[in-house]
Amino acid sequence: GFLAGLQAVRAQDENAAPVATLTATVLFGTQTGNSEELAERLAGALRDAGLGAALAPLDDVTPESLAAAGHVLVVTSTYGEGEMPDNAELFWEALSAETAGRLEELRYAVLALGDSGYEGFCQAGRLIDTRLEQLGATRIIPRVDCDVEFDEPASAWITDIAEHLAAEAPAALPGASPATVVAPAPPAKPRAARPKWNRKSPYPSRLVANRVLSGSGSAKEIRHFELDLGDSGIRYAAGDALNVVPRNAPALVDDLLEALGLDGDTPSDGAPLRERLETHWEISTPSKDLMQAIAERDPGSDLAAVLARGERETLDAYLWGRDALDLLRASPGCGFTADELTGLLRPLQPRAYSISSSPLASPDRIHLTVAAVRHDEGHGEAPREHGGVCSTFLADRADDAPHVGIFLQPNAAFRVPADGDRPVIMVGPGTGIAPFRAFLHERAESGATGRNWLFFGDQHRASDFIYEDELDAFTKRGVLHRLDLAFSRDQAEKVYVQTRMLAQGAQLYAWLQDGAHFYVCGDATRMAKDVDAALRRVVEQARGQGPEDADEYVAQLKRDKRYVRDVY
Ligand code: 2AM
Repeated sequence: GFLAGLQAVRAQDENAAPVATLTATVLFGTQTGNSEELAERLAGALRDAGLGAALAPLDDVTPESLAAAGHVLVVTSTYGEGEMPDNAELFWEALSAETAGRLEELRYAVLALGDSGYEGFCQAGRLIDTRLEQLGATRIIPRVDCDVEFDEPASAWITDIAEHLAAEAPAALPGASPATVVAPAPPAKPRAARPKWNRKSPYPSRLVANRVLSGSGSAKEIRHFELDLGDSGIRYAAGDALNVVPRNAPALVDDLLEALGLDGDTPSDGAPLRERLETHWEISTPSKDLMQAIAERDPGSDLAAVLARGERETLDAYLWGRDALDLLRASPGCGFTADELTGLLRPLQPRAYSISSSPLASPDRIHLTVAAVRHDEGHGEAPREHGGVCSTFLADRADDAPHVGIFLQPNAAFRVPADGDRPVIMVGPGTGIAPFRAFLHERAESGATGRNWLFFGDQHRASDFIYEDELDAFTKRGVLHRLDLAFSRDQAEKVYVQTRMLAQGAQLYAWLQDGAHFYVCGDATRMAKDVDAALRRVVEQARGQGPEDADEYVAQLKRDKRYVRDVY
């Protein structure tokens, strides 16, 4: 496995001249690819410093193998509310076990990625950092916790750790001239080119299709969007996600200015405040800093009372259906100046959506399948529409925008099987169908002969069966072999995708035994957890060897990269 690979890297380094005097193992835990990209950059920086670097996902190593690794550098994101990313789960299970062995010889450092808007900020990195210390390993430099704007702190940490390791590496081998020792080792694999279009410089695309998929009477407004790739040179793969740079609604900006009595023409960072609020700052979801500042200036407010209780659930309940404007209107007279306001806001972030097209069927346009989030809320005043920043931007304003900034977010783990003969099982209710529409097009166009099974569902068949005609056509063409539908509110009893999985357990297990890959996309907090539990039940019932045996079977699916998820 990995350790053999690691040894191979070392052997290669030892035989090669010049010699890398220290080889660090760079491990990443990633959900969306950011940590992996940083890990690659880190490995590159180490090699540039004349050191060796071996790169792998956390799940490819066991804690025991770490003891032999000498120097380990971990780059990990956190997923959901403080959970390990999917490709770090097995590693964490083993590392956190009471039986985990001591790691006295190990030297390590951790770079953590997270989003301070969530509970459990950088929790995965914190846990690994603390646990390694508990097991006796020595921390080389302090952990750095990066927020969504991770580029600068991450780069600084990479420079820092590369300098520390370079200083630690034996100064010279006997008989070798210093010049030889510090010469860079040959990279183990070519470094991935930095994508041309990225967060700092998104491609100015145009929205060329925008239609509602859900029917009248639906509780949701699910839309199909197409973005033109023009001369961008963007090459995507089925399973990738696309980042879209949103703009805030001008009407919301005006309301905010009015609530604070601010003039939109006030200069702010070289542009009128109005424009900066539209394009640069997160003005819907209130930041922690903003809430704190409002509570300080208006200690008698409901918000101040809720914050004083210090309970996450109470705060969440209070914030439900309230945006920053509601909080400011409830505390008139906060009197923030333009500078004070922008100092309290977080930068507006691009939103990532799973791509619903395949480049084989649609090379020049990326399709997205997105629910436009909107609801009217009054809080004692006239109801005002509250909505998702980017989904309503795409639905309402992007058609007229001169351009829509986009950049790719590759998801190398979420791919159709390389072997087209493999069967595929896909679980994607609601907009979770997006990557599976891409997979079906991909498998159809590439002539893959493996069977395809889709579990789809939503509230009502009449209004929510999106892409029904396409799925019918796939069935008729012999591309879609099984379609199991779960419309939860068309009968008295709730029926969910996992209900259908359990009903088809024997078949599902037979597909897995035939080598099927199992994919899940959609809601992480409830659906993906329940689907995971259902998968374990199915395996347990089919094998009849108890829950531990089923857990091990599922763990092996994960190790084999045959159980992968794109959940949010
Ligand atoms: P419900 O809203 O009727 O409960 C897409 O949102 C679909 O996912 C809906 O049909 C919704 O059903 C369903 N859903 C809600 N909770 C779920 C869960 N825990 N597991 C799977 N599906 C769920």
